Amino acid sequence: MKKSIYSICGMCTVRCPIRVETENNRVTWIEGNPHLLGGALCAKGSAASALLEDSERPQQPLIRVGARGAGRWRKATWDEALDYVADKLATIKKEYGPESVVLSSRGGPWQNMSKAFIHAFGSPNYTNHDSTCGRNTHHASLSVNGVGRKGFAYDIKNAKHLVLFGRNMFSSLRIAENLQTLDMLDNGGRLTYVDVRQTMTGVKATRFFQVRPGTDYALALGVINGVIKKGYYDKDFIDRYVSGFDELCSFIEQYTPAWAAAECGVKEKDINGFIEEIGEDRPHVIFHPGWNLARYKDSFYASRALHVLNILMGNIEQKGGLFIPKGAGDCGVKGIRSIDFPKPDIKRGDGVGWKYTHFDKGPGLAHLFFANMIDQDPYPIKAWIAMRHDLFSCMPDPEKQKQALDQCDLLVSIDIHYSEFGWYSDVILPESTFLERDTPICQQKGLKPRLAVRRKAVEPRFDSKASWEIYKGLADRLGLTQYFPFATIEELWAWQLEPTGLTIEDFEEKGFVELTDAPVYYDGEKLAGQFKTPTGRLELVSNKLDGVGLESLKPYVSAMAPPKGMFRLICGRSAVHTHGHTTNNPLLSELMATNTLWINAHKARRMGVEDGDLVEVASENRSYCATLAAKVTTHIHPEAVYTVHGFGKDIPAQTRNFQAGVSDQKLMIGKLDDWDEAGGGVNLNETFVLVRKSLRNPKRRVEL
Ligand SMILES: Nc1nc2c(c(=O)[nH]1)N[C@H]1C(S)=C(S)[C@@H](COP(=O)(O)OP(=O)(O)OC[C@H]3O[C@@H](n4cnc5c(=O)[nH]c(N)nc54)[C@H](O)[C@@H]3O)O[C@H]1N2
Ligand SMILES: Nc1nc2c(c(=O)[nH]1)N[C@H]1C(S)=C(S)[C@@H](COP(=O)(O)OP(=O)(O)OC[C@H]3O[C@@H](n4cnc5c(=O)[nH]c(N)nc54)[C@H](O)[C@@H]3O)O[C@H]1N2
Ligand code: SF4
Ligand SMILES: [Mo]
Repeated sequence: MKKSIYSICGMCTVRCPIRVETENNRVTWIEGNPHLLGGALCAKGSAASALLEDSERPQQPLIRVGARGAGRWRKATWDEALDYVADKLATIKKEYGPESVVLSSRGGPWQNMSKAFIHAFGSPNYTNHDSTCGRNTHHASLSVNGVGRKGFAYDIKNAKHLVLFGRNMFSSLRIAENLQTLDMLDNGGRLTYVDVRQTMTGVKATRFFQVRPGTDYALALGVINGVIKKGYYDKDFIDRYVSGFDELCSFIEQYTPAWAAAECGVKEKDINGFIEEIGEDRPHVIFHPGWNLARYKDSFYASRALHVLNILMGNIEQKGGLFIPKGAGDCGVKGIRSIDFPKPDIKRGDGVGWKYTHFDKGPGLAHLFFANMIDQDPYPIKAWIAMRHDLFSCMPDPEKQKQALDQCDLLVSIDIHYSEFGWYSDVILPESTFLERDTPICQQKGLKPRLAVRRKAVEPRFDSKASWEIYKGLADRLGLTQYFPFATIEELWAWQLEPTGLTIEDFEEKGFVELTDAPVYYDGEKLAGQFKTPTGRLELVSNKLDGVGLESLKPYVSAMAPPKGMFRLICGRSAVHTHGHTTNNPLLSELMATNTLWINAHKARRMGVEDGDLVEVASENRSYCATLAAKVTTHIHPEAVYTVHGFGKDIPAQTRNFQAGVSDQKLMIGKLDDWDEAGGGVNLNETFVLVRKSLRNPKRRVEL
């Protein structure tokens, strides 16, 4: 029988809306939801059918029988595995208190259930991946705007100029954003791209700055200087809504475009040309802070500088600018209910909220649990449940992580694959893939907010379960049933929708329900009260930062040059892979089976390395080394080498990506403790590596 189902892609966490066709319980076609994406989908989304059929994923619950990481498992029924986990959790709770259990998950629209579970269990220690992703940007936004990085969205389609600092959007995809950017370019908009190497985004840009690694803050300061000197800012907006402008003006005095050009290794005339362009295009200019702004020790300040530039452009709630995402209340309708449980009033184990008071308490900072685990300070951590989170490919230095995790009595992986963490854990609870499961309904905020739901397209191939069933199964065993008061997903949907007057059938026509017909903008003249800072104004100087001894306007410190004979390690994405979890996908591994090491052509020549030669790349202390092919190119700064994240996996059950290429996080020795106390992010890009030509290169034949 043929079926057509609207759902939400799960091949990465962008969660694009999709339409899936099935025949006799097999997927025959996947496309972007035609009502929202005109059918567009990326290669990863299309490869979801290969994920479904992949037998190199866990097929039933597994309980470890050998040593951690030895790969010896006992197959278990769901009842056995859930009983096992629940019993262990109950014992740990009794002996060490509920706070000794950490649960990490991927955040996003369905995080409530993970949070509710761990909070109802009694622990405040919910965390996620973000300290290696967007935390610097998030905290930078919080300090200036009073809202985090999701507190603004971007009206790219209507912009005249989009400025991207290390936001390689045509490889690190979000389909809706990509389509909007292409529309903007078609409408004559400009795209400025800043990176240490040329990329898919750079080649589409109207202006490209190839900067020295770690100098974005300098470039942003130089641009702020030019914008202020030329008067290309919105004076009225600043008078009304902004504080700290005079301090900014005196601080910026020394950071001229000429200075920035020298620091970043770009031409002064190009910076001045860019300043003229944004002067013309404002307020329809967007400085997109992306996620990471790359991950350097001053990324928090670089990101703050981009938020400042947005403010100078006066682009908030302007067409083609930044807007505050709207929800049900803004459309005059009632929102959905979500499973929720208040956070227990206990100190977090990562120190966020009491030791580090300027950070968002929400998910805390995952990397800070490790040192505390070893020191048992403020209390022992005895269990870690990782739900859609691979600690070892997410955070640096897996060997160091293992030493800390060995203090735990229970490690649980709720995953669709064997993740590197899962392979080391005690129990694997296999979740059904996104094509095989339903999810709760979620609200997607925006100019036209909507409700959306992921629907099961086919029955599970293996003995797996949806996460709502897994949490419910654990909750029932731990005496927490009252907080998960539903037996089926239909009951949960009905409970969620009750205040809205909608039913699940309302989602069938398009896969979502829009809460408004027309985009909702706030009146740009009446924004007072919208900014959640302590003063209610956008704060260029923050008393909160001052209060914890951090400067708001931090003098620039030049990025460190690599030690002699070494390179700075830069990592990023490929358009055909999602982090570490698609590199074993039968189709995607064919498209890209391994990563390579980008190396600057002049440097390579001096090392006798030609394009395609094997090179060895080793961590600073030489404890980890991998051999892979060099991609020799002039399109990367000579101080850096670059590789795609997600390879160098060591899981024998996954044969397609086993030991293929290099693992960037295994090269990041000691980086678990190298993080930005202002922004909270791990300084992934402050890693230096050794590179040499491999002795394993085949001998070249002499051309006769
Ligand atoms: N295909 C695909 N798409 C994805 C993902 C995926 O795994 N695969 N993941 C999603 C996620 S979780 C995220 S966070 C986003 C990430 O989206 P992006 O942040 O756009 O992605 P990255 O590839 O990490 O981009 C980092 C870029 O920063 C550059 N860079 C390094 N150092 C510097 C520097 O000093 N200055 C500047 N200006 N640039 C520098 C790198 O060369 C690289 O091109 O992508 C999302 N989209
Ligand atoms: N060295 C280095 N470290 C990095 C980065 C880097 O570029 N270099 N990038 C950083 C960034 S931006 C991010 S966002 C993080 C990402 O770090 P993670 O969030 O840990 O990475 P992912 O690979 O996206 O997914 C984690 C796990 O989710 C599983 N999974 C996928 N789909 C499902 C599902 O439907 N259900 C369940 N239960 N599990 C699922 C995958 O199999 C995988 O094991 O890594 C960060 N760490
Ligand atoms: S970007 Fe690609 S993989 Fe990610 S959700 Fe969208 S279609 Fe799926
Ligand atoms: Mo990310």
